[in-house]
Amino acid sequence: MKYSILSLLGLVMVFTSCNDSGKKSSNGALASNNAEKVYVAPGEQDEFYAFLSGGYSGNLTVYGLPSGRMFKEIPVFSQFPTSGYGYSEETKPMLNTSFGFVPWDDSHHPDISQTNGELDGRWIFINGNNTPRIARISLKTFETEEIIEVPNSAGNHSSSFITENTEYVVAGTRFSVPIPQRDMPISEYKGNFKGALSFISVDPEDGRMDIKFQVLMPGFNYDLSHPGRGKSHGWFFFTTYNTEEANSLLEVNASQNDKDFIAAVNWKKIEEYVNNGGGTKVPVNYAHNVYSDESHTATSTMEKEVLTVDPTKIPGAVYFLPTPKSPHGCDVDPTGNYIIGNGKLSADLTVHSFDKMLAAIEGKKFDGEAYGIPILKFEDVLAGTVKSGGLGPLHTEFDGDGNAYTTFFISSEVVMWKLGTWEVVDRKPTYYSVGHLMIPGGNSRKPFGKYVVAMNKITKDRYLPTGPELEHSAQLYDISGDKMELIYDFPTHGEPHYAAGIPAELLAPKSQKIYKLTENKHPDAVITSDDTKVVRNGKEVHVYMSMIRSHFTPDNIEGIKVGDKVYFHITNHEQDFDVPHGFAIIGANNSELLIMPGQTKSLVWEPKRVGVWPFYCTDFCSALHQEMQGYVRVSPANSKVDLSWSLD
Ligand code: K7E
Ligand code: CUA
Repeated sequence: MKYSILSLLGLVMVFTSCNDSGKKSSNGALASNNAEKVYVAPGEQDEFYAFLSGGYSGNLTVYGLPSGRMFKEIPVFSQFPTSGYGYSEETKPMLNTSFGFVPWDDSHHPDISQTNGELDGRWIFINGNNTPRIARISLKTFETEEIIEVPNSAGNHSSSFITENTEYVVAGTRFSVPIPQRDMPISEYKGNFKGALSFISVDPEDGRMDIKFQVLMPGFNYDLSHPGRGKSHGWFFFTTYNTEEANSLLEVNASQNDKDFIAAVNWKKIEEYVNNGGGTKVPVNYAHNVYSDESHTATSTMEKEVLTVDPTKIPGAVYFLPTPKSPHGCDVDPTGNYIIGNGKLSADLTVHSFDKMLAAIEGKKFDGEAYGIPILKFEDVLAGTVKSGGLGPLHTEFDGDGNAYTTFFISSEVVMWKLGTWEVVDRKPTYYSVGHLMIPGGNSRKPFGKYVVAMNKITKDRYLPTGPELEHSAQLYDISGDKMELIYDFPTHGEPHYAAGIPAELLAPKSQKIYKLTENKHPDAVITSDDTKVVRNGKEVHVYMSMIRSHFTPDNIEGIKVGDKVYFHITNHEQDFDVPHGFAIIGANNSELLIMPGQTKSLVWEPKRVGVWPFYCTDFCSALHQEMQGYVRVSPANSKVDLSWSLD
């Protein structure tokens, strides 16, 4: 067994290195009709939005398809100087956690909210892996509105996937850990560590998240997950690896079992159990951060309790489906009947049948149990095997026409196959080592099967070299015909893992243009320039400032002293679309602020030296943008200069 794993690893190296030759030739990927397919003429717009996770950037990037043009980077888990997110006083609380201020994370899986199993385009959710968190982003403002920390979790990877009416966003732990966390020998992992699967409810009106319950599972690694849909709505499926419960050298020790499991979780049953008072409240400590676009301010609340559930106490709550070769992706087809286990150490894909699973449960045909959770018989739940001929399957998406598309990391290709007959229909190379792929709506009952985007881990020679570090590559395939056709290459930002796409017509018309100044509820907003002022409170000075093309009110401030802590609260008085102003001041230990029309943001500045120090607008806002500037006079700490402010 160990030998075969090693030989597979050898194959990884052969495949990834030999892939890097022979694509210099202009191989017709940009034949003229393909160029037309991706060409969005000046002034025209793309057909789809694509939201690509940023991986280790901690953010989410927004692209147009088919053009591959990047429109925006939405800051989520990382400080972002481009907008001042995580630097302004209003947004710092978004990055608060039980570990303090954590201005970075590793974001993998975005998922768009759904109604009746179809994309509704209200919110997009994404996971932070490292310090377990789930974020909710408004698809009206494209701003991160909420971040909830997930306690009892570690490596929040099988996340953040949405049930078909956005009842829950689900967050599963990749690493099992002691629950509650405690000081114990690592060697006692087996049988003692637990894996928490968190079901976070989403308020249907305002999207607010709340951890409804956590299912405490055996100490496996819960790698990926997807919701049931249609007939399997009410269930959630998680791939596991390391059912060996190894705690060291997992590359060998977690590959001993020929089959790990897909855990089928009947969340409706568990929901009923907790609604009837089941479960145990345990003390925890986690941050729940909410941003309001009325007050333009985030608040962070520390929560102290979470409801945990022991699945063995609820008959019928969880079953294990044996699945070969350390499955990675866990994907459910649009009908909800097929659950695909992408066994990454294999050439084959295992497809389970939901109908067969129910029949096997009904017939109580179990093959033993693991920690009290019944194991179904592999043959009883198997719908079919896709003999792919590829190596290292990772993830599968669906086009809604009965076809599935699976990425193969090791053999660097996307394989198209038919649901039900399991025959391979087509295969196309990727450049190189593809991870996830995305079809707009591919994780819903209604995919929009026109394009598939492959997100590749390795770029090598696809673009002009940029030193040792390259942005990752993505490839766009046209899947509107019988076969896949590679039509475009584009670089991405950070490391996109998964992505979510949606027709532009579902989002563009409701995209917010400005914030109404009259509705600004920020406590430090100045709604008219007459209200601007500077107030001293001991060593704290608050500057209530407004901005409009092309000046600040006030733009001359005196009476500030070394050792003061100066808060600039600045309101943008513009009410036109796309007229933000920026604010920056010399020596500030943070970034600029970018303030949208009608919005108020605050920046802290601690002047360290006597002098007259300029501030200015950082966003080129008019022909007189360079005139949009001002001065702050800073006097010695013991100075008697009176506080004063003025404009002309
Ligand atoms: Cu396969 Cu984090 Cu979804 Cu990366 S994961 S590829
Ligand atoms: Cu305001 Cu430039």
